[in-house]
Amino acid sequence: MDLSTAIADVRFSSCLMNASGALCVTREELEALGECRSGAIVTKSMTPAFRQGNPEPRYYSFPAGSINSMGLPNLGYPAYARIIPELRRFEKPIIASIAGLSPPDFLEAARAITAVSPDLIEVNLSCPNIHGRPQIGYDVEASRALLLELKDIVTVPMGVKLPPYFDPVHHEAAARMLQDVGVDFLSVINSVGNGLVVDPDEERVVIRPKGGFGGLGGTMIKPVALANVRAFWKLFDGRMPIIGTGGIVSGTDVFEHVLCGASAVQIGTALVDEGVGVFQRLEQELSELLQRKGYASLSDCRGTLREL
Ligand code: RRO
Repeated sequence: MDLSTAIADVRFSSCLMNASGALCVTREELEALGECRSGAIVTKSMTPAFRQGNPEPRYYSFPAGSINSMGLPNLGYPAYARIIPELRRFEKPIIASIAGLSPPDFLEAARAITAVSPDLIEVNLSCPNIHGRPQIGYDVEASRALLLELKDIVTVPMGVKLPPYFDPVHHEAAARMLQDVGVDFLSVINSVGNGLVVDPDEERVVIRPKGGFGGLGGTMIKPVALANVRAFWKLFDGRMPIIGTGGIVSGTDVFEHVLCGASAVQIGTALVDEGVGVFQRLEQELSELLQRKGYASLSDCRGTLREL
C-alpha cells in the first residue's frame, strides 16, 4: 500500500512519524527514529541552551492517555545543529522543532538551525508546561509578530505546531493570521494543556511539576485533535498541508485523521508506550484498512469525511 505523502513539496515515504517530544531528545533516540519505519525524524523542540527540564516524575501514562510536564528538556540548538547533518544518512526528511522562553530564543534557534538545512522547521507555539510562560499560540497577535520575524530568517518550509482551539472564533482568527504570515504547513494539535490526573488511592497528583497540572495526550484527546484538523482543513479549503497529531494508537485512528484532512500524522503517547515498533504496526493496520476499503492511496480519502 502506498502510504507516501508530501508536505510543502517535501516527499515522505510514509505518512507516519514521531510527534516532537516523543523519544527524540538525544542523539541515540534520533538515530533510532532514523533506523525504524517512521517516515521522518522530528526533533524535540530546541532552545538556545541545554535544559534539564522539570523535576520528575513528569510523565504518566494510563489507559485513557498520558499527562506530561517535561519542561522542554533538550540538548540546546548547538547540539542539534551538529546532529542534524549526521541524520541525513537515514535518507528521510528531518523536521526541526524550535521553541524558546521568549521570542529572541526562537529567532536564535531559527538562525542556527536554518543554517544546517533541515527539510522543514516546525515552530512550537504551544508548550503548555513552562511556569509563567503562556502558550504563544493562544495569543494571535504575539504569534503573528513572532512568525513574521521567523519568516525573514527561515529559508526552508516553515510550519507551526498549534495548541488545541475549542471555539470556531479561535480557529478563524488563527487561520487568518497563519494565512497572512504565509506558513507552509500546520501541525495540530499539541497536548491539551493543563489537565489534571488524580490517583484516588494515593489521593494525590501523578506528576510533580506545577502541582500536577500537565499536557494531556493519547486516546482521550483524539476528538479534540480531529476537530482541529477538520476545522483548519475547511478554513484553508484543503490547500494547507496538515500534520494530524493526537490520540493515534491504531491504523483506524490514522485513517480518521486522514478523513478529516491530515496529509501525515505524528505519534506521541503510543510511541512512548510502545517504542519505535509502533510505526510498523500502524503501517500494517492502516494498509489493511485502506485495502479493505478499496483505497489505493491516502490522497483518495484525504479530507473526504462525510457530513450528515
Ligand atoms: O517539554 C514539554 O513539557 C512539552 C512541550 Br515543549 C510541548 O510542546 N508539549 C508538551 O506536551 N510538553
